[in-house]
Amino acid sequence: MKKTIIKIVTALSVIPLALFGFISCKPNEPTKPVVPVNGSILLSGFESEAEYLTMLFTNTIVKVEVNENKEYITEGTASAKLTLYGQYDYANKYYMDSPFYLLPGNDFLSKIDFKDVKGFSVDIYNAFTRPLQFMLSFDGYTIGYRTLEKGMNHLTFALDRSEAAHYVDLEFIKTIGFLVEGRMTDEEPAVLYFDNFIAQTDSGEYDEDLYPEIEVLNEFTFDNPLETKSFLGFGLSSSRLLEPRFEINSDLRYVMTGRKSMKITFMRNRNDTAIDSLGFRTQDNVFGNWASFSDLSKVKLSYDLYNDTDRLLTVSMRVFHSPSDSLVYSKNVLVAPYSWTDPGQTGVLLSEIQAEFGVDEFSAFSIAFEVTGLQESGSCLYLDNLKLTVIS
Ligand SMILES: [Ca+2]
Repeated sequence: MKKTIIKIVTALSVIPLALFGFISCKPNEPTKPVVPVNGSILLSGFESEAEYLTMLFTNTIVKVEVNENKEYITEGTASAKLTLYGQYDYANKYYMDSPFYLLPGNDFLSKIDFKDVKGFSVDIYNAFTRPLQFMLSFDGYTIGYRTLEKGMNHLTFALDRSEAAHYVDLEFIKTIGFLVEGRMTDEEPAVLYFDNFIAQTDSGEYDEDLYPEIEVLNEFTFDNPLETKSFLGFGLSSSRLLEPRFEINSDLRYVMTGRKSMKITFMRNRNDTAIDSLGFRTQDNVFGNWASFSDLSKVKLSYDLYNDTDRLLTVSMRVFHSPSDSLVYSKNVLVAPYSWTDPGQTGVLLSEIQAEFGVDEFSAFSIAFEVTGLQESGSCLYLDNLKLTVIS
């Protein structure tokens, strides 16, 4: 049996993936069938190191290996052996849950339109000493929870598309998330084998009426470099030269939507006592006229932010009402080290903003983000997918 260690990704690592060499390589040809077989599309056969490199393991500590022991294979000639170390919680009482992600739109997983998908199945062999809790999601939407019993688990998940379409763009799925319960500190790392991840389709026979119309009103996806010019520093600064800097990022580890995101770099102030201006904001009037919306309960403001530091950060999103330049809303979220914000926490309906502050007329706005917890000069965040969407 050939076991091939491909990499250990640590939560603290900012080393480019290219530095994690392979000890040996299997053939690199993508193996995905594009045409559904009996309505089934193989999303991942977990066959090779090259395929694993299209996945995202950076939010946990895990060893990923190609397994060729037939006992743990249900499709093709290999499965993925994951040894999940996890990362400590902040009090070092236990290890945190271990996530990893498939990123549709690559050579191995080309399917990004999931409107024809009515369910999923995946085989997971649990070689740990006890059952583990597991969750499948895409773009932050929970598809389902399951218990991984010891031994082989053939899991199936039904997808409620009419519900999911309220939260995700089914025509453009960006991430598929696998989340495994973390171990206790006195337990060995959990070993799991993943294989045969399949989407069940209805071959295009879906009802268009099932899907709410989702219209994107304003968005910053940063596929256009000029979008960085719409952002400014926020908060006191000791020098214009030390205000946050904005640049386009194309490293896909820090991209949630499309191919680009915006990197924000913070500096120490001139007294070297703290980080200079602690936030960033959109320029005035670039985020649309909210007064034109007839139903604010159907308009959602949301964003994704990656914390590329080793510290737990608090990010406060603030909405300003331009005529009076007054703050009308703020919402705090915690962002774990080297992690994305939880999509379930960053979204807010405009009706919630209106209810909290009783603003009747929205006319022009700035969205600001203040960050608490930054320490080092050169600390970076990545912003993606700041947008307003209408859900009908
Ligand atoms: Ca396989």
